[in-house]
Amino acid sequence: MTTPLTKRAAWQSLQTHFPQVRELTLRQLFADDAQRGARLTLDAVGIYYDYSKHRVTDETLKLLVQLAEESGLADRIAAMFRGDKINSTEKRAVLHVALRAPRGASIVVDGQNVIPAVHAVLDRMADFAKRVRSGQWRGHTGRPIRNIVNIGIGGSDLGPVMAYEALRSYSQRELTFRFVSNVDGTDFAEAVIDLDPAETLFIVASKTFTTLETMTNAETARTWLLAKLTDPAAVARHFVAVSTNTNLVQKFGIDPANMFEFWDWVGGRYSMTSAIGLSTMLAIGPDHYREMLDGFHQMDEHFRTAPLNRNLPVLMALLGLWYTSFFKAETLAVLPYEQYLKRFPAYLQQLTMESNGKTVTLEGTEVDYQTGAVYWGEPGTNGQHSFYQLIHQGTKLIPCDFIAFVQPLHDLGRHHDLLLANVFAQAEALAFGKTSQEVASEGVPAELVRHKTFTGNRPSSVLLLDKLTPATLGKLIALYEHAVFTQGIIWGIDSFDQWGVELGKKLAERIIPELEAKTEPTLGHDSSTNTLIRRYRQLKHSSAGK
Ligand code: G6Q
Repeated sequence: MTTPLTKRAAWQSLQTHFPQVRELTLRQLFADDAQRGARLTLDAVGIYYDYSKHRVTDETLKLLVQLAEESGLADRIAAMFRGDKINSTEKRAVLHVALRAPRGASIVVDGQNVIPAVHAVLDRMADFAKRVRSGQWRGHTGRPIRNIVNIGIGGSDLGPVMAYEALRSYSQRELTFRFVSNVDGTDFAEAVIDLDPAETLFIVASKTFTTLETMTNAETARTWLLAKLTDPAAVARHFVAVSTNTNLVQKFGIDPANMFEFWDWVGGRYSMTSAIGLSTMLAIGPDHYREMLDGFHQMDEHFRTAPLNRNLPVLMALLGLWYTSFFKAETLAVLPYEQYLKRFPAYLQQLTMESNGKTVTLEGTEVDYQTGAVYWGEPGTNGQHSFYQLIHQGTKLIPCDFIAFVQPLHDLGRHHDLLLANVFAQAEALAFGKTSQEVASEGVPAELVRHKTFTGNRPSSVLLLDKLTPATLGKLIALYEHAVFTQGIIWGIDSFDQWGVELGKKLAERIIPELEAKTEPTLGHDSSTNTLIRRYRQLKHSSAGK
């Protein structure tokens, strides 16, 4: 049995140390150390990480690293890369790192090296992608495919959508990509509204091939396709599957030859480098896709081998944990100054919150400290004109991750310098603020001085990368994946299960027949749910008659 987190020596030292640091200001910390802005940085794997504007001292960082050591992080990293079943509540290995390991690598799960199978699937995906992209793969009527619709949800959707948006400038523009996830019929209807079934390929992406939303959308897609193409044999030319469940794929009518496999040791939200990335590969092509995998792999290797105090994901994790567990900050904002990363915060929400939104430790005891923060964000500079006000002058402490790239993907006049000036300015304003004296000295009327004062001392990281490419995207995602892992290890929780999504699903299964019943069903829920169901049925039937 490991020592409970709050009993570890480093945790206790951090607790004693915290009240002193809470009183320090970033202004003072920078004034005391002229080198701070250059010193508290890490340049690794092509990411320049400036963490100087955090409310930490050298002692804080030392204690946080000590906490990671006392939590057995190094052993747990080795265990993950070795293929141990570290997802203990589901008794599974956690091997997304195997998905981007080079051909010659070896990772053994249940006595078998999984790397050859990983590359066999990648090769099949590449072959298929080439055929579709070149127009060689034809639809049922002989027309080439022009539209690709990925049907999936959660981990089978968020990665593909985010990667498509992020790497759009590397994509084959003649192909149209759509992503359908919601069981709300609007999602499907709008996605296909202007598409011709004869030129449309559906990817049904589902690890289990049982997910309500995905299977409902897949059935609707088949009906939509056959309404125009009529011949059931058309399904084979217009549907492919990405799944671990060959039986159900076959039952749906998809030829197993058109199924791209992955494995139970790939968690949904860690699956974008498995065959779930098929839509990404179709968009950017196999070469760019492999560059993306290589970016992931470089970060994996950095995480696996770098000392903990010079390890990007570890530092990012420790700083996040410092705010969550000590300052009791509730949220963390991710602010990419890159329009192509507009879906990155949404992707991270699942990665971080489904992984570390837990209250029970691996030993089955209730935690007595705060775990996973609420992640959210929007691209800059848009957010500056909306919610940044609260980050600057609100009552809440919201650490921020600013993400920026040196090279623009569209070099238009002054745009990029203006964009970057804004990232640097925001981080500066948050950290150092503006005192009442400074405001008053500008001749601001006395009654407005308090309103125009910025307390500052609001922490942020700046991540500066060269250019958004498939490889840098891979590095960035793997950075967050491993930061989530690191926090999960220290908090002693299972970052790879998601039991919290089960209850709602089960209750919906019970309610579905109650909504669909022809005659008034006997309801046994609470009085609120019963009334809502009755009201919905009543209004649905009365509006159906209109
Ligand atoms: C992710 C979760 C979840 C999952 C979806 C889709 O870690 O497990 O978001 O990805 O529920 O599941 P299927 O791929 O099985 O349809």
